[in-house]
Amino acid sequence: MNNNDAVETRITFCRTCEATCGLEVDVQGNRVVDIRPDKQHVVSKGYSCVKGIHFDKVQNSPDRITSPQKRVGDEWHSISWDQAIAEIGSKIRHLVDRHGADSFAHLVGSAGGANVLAPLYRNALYQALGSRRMYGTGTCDTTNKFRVCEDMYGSPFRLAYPDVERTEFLMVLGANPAVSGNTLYHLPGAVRRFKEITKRGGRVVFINPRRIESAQAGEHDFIRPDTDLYFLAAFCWELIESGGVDRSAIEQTMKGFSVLEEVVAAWTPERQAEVTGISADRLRELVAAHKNAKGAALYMATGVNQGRSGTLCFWLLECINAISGNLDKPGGSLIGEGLIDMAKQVKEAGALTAQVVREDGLISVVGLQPSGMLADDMEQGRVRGMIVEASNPLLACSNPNGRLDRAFADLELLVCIDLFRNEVGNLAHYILPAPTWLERAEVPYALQSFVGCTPLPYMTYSDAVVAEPDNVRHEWWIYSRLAEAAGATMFGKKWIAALLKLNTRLAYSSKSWLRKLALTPEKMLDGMLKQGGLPGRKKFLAQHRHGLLLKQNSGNNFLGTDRVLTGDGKVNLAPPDYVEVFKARADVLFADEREQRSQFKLIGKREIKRMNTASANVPRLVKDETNYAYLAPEDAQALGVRSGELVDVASDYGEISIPVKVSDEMMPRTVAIPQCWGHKKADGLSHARLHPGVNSNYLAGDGEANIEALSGMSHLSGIFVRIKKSDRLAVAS
Ligand SMILES: Nc1nc2c(c(=O)[nH]1)N[C@H]1C(S)=C(S)[C@@H](COP(=O)(O)OP(=O)(O)OC[C@H]3O[C@@H](n4cnc5c(=O)[nH]c(N)nc54)[C@H](O)[C@@H]3O)O[C@H]1N2
Ligand SMILES: Nc1nc2c(c(=O)[nH]1)N[C@H]1C(S)=C(S)[C@@H](COP(=O)(O)OP(=O)(O)OC[C@H]3O[C@@H](n4cnc5c(=O)[nH]c(N)nc54)[C@H](O)[C@@H]3O)O[C@H]1N2
Ligand code: SF4
Ligand SMILES: [Mo]
Repeated sequence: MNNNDAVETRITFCRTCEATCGLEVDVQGNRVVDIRPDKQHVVSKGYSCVKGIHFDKVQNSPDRITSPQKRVGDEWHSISWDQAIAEIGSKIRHLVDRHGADSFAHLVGSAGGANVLAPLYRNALYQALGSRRMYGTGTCDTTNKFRVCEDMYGSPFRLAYPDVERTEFLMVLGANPAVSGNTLYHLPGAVRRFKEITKRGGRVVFINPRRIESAQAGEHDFIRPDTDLYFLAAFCWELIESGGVDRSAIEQTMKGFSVLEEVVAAWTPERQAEVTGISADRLRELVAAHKNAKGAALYMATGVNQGRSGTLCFWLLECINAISGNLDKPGGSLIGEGLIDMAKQVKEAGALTAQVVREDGLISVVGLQPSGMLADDMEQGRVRGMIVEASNPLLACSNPNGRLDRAFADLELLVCIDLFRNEVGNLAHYILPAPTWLERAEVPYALQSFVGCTPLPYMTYSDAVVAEPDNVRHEWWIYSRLAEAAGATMFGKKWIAALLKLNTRLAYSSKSWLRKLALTPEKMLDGMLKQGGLPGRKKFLAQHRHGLLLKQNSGNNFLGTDRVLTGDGKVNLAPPDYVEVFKARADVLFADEREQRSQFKLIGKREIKRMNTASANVPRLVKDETNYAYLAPEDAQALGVRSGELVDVASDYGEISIPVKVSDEMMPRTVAIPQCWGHKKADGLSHARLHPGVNSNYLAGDGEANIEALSGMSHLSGIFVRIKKSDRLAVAS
């Protein structure tokens, strides 16, 4: 950057979380100098959070890796791309030939979800190698939902969302949109939108073990963690009992109702009250309000997904939406239409169906094996090499007392594709530097753009705001080159592989006229926009740089149409596997809950300034010296601890010591610990390592016993723990 360079403002959108808020970015030379919310963005309208407007600190961080790195002993060396690709490619080939394709695995993290084009190339590489060993932190957040949508609606990508624009009753379980920006539901500035519901006389109810930030927009009820199954079963029972079902919709467009009725039969409001903490009267009152509302919707997210019954919970929740006549109805729960019909296309290709490809019979959902099996798979030699893209599993995944750290350290080949050398990167043999989203041309998340789970459908497109550093390469390029070096034919055709090879050379040619010939992301996205019936890239940018509102979804476009992809066109209210698991487990877990009523349960807590593990290195965002264990005042008193004092928290899997914050937001016998802290081995993150905090996932169990069998989800919320005042002294960091 030259200080005399003019500052130019470019319009883009944030890809840190799924809210994808519009942003204005000031650029001087090729350097980002300021980021502000885009007031003219057609949906976010000037809303953004601190993570978005401070992303320039990530972008310009002196810790960013800007050339391929190779570890020799404890030392890191910059190497050329040619060397990195050749060495990694031959090691992959060696592993695959010696131990079989599945010994070479992949793990993708949440930032990989924003990258619209990388999955095409990532999947093509692994398919070409013949490896099905792909994991993702999707099994920490949402594979239960994908599984249910596949079984009830015929595709994992038929995702229903609440119609906030029209609803009169919205109930939100296990989500905190004010902080998280939502997941699988695009709703920037969620609190403002919820407040509009109450302003027009509707109700918004949050069911949560913590009185969350979002609750300012409505009512809040405490629920004992991981008991939502009983609350939802009783809600369903009461709805049926009180005549709240739409019999004609059920008869014409759904199947399995009588089985569902039988499943929830024993679950009365009184019975659920024994474990949930929500009284029978309150549940009845909520059902009555739901019934009387012109449009009503239930929504749930990670807090429930990460429990022991995430799939069963989402199944019952979707059944409530459906049988009450609210599915596909204005003000209810809608199934969106994306720019292209991704659900149909994926279905026709026979891809991403839930299936068992593992020796142990555990399921893969949307192509992801359970991340809770990572340590087992590595320790038992099923996995010997891995690429980790945009993830930090040592902090993010179940890591009982650091088991995962040891397993990753023993891999024969570990390659990380990242912006930084994070904790898992520290253990890698190679780190390949990737561009940030400011350096990528993109449309918003595939699920938002192509599945349409958003109440205000719109499209936007951004060119790369700045060019990536000279020695940084896009994921599509890395996967294409690795395939070539490992002798794997991407997309199964030699001529396509030859074109891809040519394309990787053209894209980074020193001659500008050759670069112009490359099939770049810009050109691919241009094609996608046109395929969706929109103007191509150049015209789109000229006319709609703040986004383009698309046709509103007002329902009545799903049930009874060919968009239901179940084969017979009916919504399946009783997938047999779910019924079986419910019958086998609901009573057992209920008895367990009753027995352990006085035990503490651990939940997570997202913080507005931190995106998972990834914002910890931004000094402007992280000034707190540590994370805390949040406890209700009466619990703190009983334990004899005050804010700032240390407690020891132990589960059946691990133990940590952490300072307390007493908070009347907490439900008694519940402890909330912000996850994704514990940066103590972050040599490559100069700020995060000064404020490491404590890794709460040392308390989470892994392996088959801690995986939800229907979806492969890890059990990360509602973990039974024991707490005592610590003998250790709090060390100021
Ligand atoms: N106890 C508990 N544990 C949890 C959760 C919880 O609620 N409770 N939540 C879980 C959930 S939902 C998730 S998704 C995981 C999150 O954990 P992960 O999915 O592992 O993701 P992050 O920590 O967001 O990101 C990890 C890395 O991505 C890199 N990165 C960022 N942007 C890019 C990019 O554009 N390209 C590349 N190549 N790299 C990039 C960052 O530098 C960072 O090193 O944690 C899970 N863990
Ligand atoms: N600021 C910020 N934003 C983020 C992230 C981040 O780390 N920081 N992460 C991003 C990612 S990867 C994801 S997947 C999304 C997740 O988005 P959300 O699903 O909205 O995630 P959380 O904010 O953790 O909300 C989960 C809520 O569930 C509650 N909870 C815990 N256990 C239970 C339970 O058993 N029952 C009920 N009813 N509630 C329970 C918790 O108190 C918490 O309020 O957020 C994304 N956005
Ligand atoms: S809410 Fe999400 S998308 Fe919006 S600015 Fe914050 S991190 Fe970015
Ligand atoms: Mo996530």
